[in-house]
Amino acid sequence: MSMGYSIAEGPQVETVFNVFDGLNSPPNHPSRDLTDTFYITEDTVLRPHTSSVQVRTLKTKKPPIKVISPGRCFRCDTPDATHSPMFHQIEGLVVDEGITMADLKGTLEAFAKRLYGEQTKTRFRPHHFPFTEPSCEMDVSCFKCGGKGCSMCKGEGWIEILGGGMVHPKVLKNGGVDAEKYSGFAFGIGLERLVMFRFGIDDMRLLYENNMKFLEQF
Ligand code: 2NL
Repeated sequence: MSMGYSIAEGPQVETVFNVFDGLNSPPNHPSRDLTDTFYITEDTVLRPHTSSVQVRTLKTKKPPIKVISPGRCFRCDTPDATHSPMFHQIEGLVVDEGITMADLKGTLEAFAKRLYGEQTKTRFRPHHFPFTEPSCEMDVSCFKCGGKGCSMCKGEGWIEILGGGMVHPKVLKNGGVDAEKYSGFAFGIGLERLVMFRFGIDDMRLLYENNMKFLEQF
């Protein structure tokens, strides 16, 4: 909010258009399978991410757009130390004239430094998402060892914390935005993963069990 974003919310039961088609997800993409996504009917699902809120924003708001969409998401996963069928995502979307990858990098670097401290370094690696082009993942220098390599970062010195990229022109068009005039960036962060790193929690299930001995530590 201190960077000028407003908060957008949307329903947890979503249309297949808002979670897949509107985001340029190909018709045969594995995330569409009944084994990956919880279907309510043929064309409604429990949202597997909060990008659907951003699709709604594109359809209803005119640029400049600057929104964060936090919320509960669902995927068919068996619970273990790093997976939960119910989890939370925080997404960001910025659309305006002249937005570039430099805006994305500057924004995410500022976010990483605020969350993990000024000494934090960031590293961007190329990646692929159907809804952004180009796409990237961001690593932060390990906050436990400072980048030397330890058990937390598995000897890497870096920890992956989010994915993002420049909004695909097709996604802008699907949302009724003029892709010749406007460009934008978007990013998505898994909240549980971020919190587990921030507080050194090694099992995601602890976050949901309401054990007082666990909760009272924070
Ligand atoms: C991840 C990656 C991402 C987005 C989310 C997005 C939304 C719209 C258009 C384009 Cl409306 N992109 N969201 C983009 C890139 C990555 O999430 O790993 N999340 C946990």
